[in-house]
Amino acid sequence: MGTYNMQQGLTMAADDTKQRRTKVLILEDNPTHQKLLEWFLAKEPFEIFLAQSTEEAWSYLETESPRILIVDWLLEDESSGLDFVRAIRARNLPYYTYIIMVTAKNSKAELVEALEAGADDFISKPFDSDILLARVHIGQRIVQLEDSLRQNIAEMEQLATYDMLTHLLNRRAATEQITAVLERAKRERTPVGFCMIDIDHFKQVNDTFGHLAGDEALRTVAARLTTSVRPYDIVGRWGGEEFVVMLPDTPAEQVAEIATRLLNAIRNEPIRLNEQTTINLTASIGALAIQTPEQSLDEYIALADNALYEAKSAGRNRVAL
Ligand code: GH3
Ligand code: MG
Ligand code: MG
Ligand code: MG
Ligand code: MG
Repeated sequence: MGTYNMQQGLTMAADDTKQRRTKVLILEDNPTHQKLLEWFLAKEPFEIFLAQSTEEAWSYLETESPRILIVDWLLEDESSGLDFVRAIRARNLPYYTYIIMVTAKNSKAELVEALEAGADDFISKPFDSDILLARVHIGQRIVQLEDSLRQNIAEMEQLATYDMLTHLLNRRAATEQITAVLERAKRERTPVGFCMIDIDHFKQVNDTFGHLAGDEALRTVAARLTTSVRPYDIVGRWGGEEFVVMLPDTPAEQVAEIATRLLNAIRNEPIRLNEQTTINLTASIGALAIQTPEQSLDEYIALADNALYEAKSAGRNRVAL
């Protein structure tokens, strides 16, 4: 059995490895048993929380999100450890809590009862520190699995929401957010603005400078659109060299002003394609100032498309409102 190094415990706490230490909550009403459990676990750098009552344990569960819980079966009354486990499983905590029940009980019926209540593991007292640690390690593997699944989901959500090239909202995510803004504007009867933006003669950029240079131009345009609007406006890549901008709570005069600002953001500064080359781009914008939203998003998109077509037909490099 290793010796608990108080100094090491303290330096670990000051270190940023603290973030990665598994949080273990011990709920045990007997102070001697509690100390013993803590001492067994002190062989490894866990972050340990000690509770003697279920109230104390709940407060740690809510504030610290311990990932592993070691819980005694017999607390203040015959069944409270088990009830506590059932209550945890009934609640929607932000993380899965891996639960090891420790108890002097050792019958088959009791083992089954604990597992069916929601415990992941069951250890009979008296137990060996190596066995306890090995079982806590099972919990750590489950915790790591959960963390890596969460990470994968977060990455998939990122990929499903943002366009890889420009990092703007992709068409699906932009549609979702724009729909939400439109629905709220309908309920609250507030004006909104909507712009469909298409870069002029963009095919020539690719044909002349290559696709990579074209990609770089699209990234720059996207960044300029984003910095030209307010944080709560929605900017998305609709496809190819087309972008959409939704302006919540925006009266008509402001829609015209912002659309012109977007136009200028693209055309007023040359765009750097690579070390050697900069070009000047223009865009055409179909803008809608929607005083009292009533129609569907599809209908507004069709109207914005028509306005965009007008801007193109009238000679490009302009806003049609
Ligand atoms: P117009 O003024 O009528 O809009 O002319 P245009 O050339 O911009 O329009 P067109 O629709 O003919 O061409 C759009 C071009 O945008 C063609 C396509 O290769 C290019 N494009 C679309 N997506 C990307 C992309 O992700 N990267 C690059 N480099 N080019 C793209
Ligand atoms: Mg007890
Ligand atoms: Mg186009
Ligand atoms: Mg175009
Ligand atoms: Mg076109």
